[in-house]
Amino acid sequence: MRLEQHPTVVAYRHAPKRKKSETVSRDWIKRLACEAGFDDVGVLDIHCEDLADQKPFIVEAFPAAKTLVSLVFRVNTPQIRSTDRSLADGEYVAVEKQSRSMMRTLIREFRRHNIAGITPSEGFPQNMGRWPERMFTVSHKPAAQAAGLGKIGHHRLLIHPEFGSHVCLATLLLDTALDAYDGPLDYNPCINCNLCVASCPTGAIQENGDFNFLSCLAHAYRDRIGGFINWTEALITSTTMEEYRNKRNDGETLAVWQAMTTGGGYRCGYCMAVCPAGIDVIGDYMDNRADYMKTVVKPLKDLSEDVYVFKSSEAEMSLPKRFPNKKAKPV
Ligand code: B12
Ligand code: SF4
Ligand code: SF4
Repeated sequence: MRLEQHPTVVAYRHAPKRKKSETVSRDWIKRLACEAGFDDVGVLDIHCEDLADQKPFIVEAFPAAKTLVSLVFRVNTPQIRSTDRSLADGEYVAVEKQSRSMMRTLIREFRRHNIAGITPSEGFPQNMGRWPERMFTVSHKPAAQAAGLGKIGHHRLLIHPEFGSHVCLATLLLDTALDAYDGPLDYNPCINCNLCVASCPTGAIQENGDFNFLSCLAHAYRDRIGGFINWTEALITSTTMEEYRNKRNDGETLAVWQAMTTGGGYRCGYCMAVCPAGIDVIGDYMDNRADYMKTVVKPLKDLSEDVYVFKSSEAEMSLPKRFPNKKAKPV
């Protein structure tokens, strides 16, 4: 059969030609995103100056990218604050899953309008082959910041003006330009209360504004990317179960199993939990600070748990004094 006679080619020749719009409406995109379930949306031109450092990564992943749609999705605050940390862990997993599904709904809708897009991951999967260099496609925080959805606070999370730090982020890339774009917020919702500094068990968030991402990674992600290589090392270098158990107790082994099977394994996130910034969140802090400390901050600070810290680090030395109920586990 000649190509011109193939049913697919015949159908294509007879189908009405789909015209691609030069630009589409920002308001329409935002309405669709809110209808899909996101709590806030901002849009950015790929040439926006604030994206310059990550543009090569974005264009490499999706050469047709013209627009970034930055998406905010609220987390359930009481759950993030619970001392039953499996609840916070489950919340992060659920939010990522739901946001991915909502993004896919949007992509399906855009496709009906001849707009192509991609959904870079909220967290994982990442390009592991690039370890230890940057492995993520889009850095959602700077994108959301440039799109006016908040500012990065002292703890390095994005603080939304209304919902505060209690949000997760995602970004859609579209191959179509919009008729208008958003710009940054003109103030930072962070109120410089330093509760994130006081609650961070690893000392990753420092008073002077420095952030030690490796200290955070080693503890908060111990059962995931932060401790996985160490876990395989413990397996390989042990010749008996007893030897292995000297390196990892059964609870720690099961935590790795749980992270691998559920996709979770977030051990911390106290910086998000205690942050009182944001119009919807600040009331409890402003109305009765002592009660806020007692009900939100103290339970997490007092929680008895293992904290993974680098050997001989300042965090290891200061942990017993700062958090008497927590036990330093040097890594
Ligand atoms: C890498 C990463 C981390 C790293 C580094 C944190 C960081 N500050 O960047 C670690 C593992 C420590 C981490 C921890 C957490 N993260 Co995180 N993380 C990311 C990720 C994948 C990229 C962050 C980023 O863009 N950084 C770039 C710039 C803006 O950040 P920066 O602080 O100036 O620079 C740091 C990074 O560049 C990092 N870095 C540089 N090179 C490398 C290489 C490697 C291998 C790694 C791991 C990091 C790294 O070190 C720099 C110094 O801090 C995003 C998802 C995404 N694709 O955007 C989620 C994200 C930022 N994380 C998020 C969350 C919720 C968390 C945790 C609360 C998780 C938890 N449950 O424990 C903690 C909070 C820690 C904190 N206070 O920031 C949310 C933030 C939501 C918000 N409101 O802002 C995001 C956006 C995920 C999401 N989809 O919602 N995270
Ligand atoms: S806890 Fe306080 S200092 Fe830390 S980011 Fe939130 S508002 Fe800013
Ligand atoms: S997730 Fe925990 S260890 Fe990491 S910065 Fe926040 S409070 Fe500190």
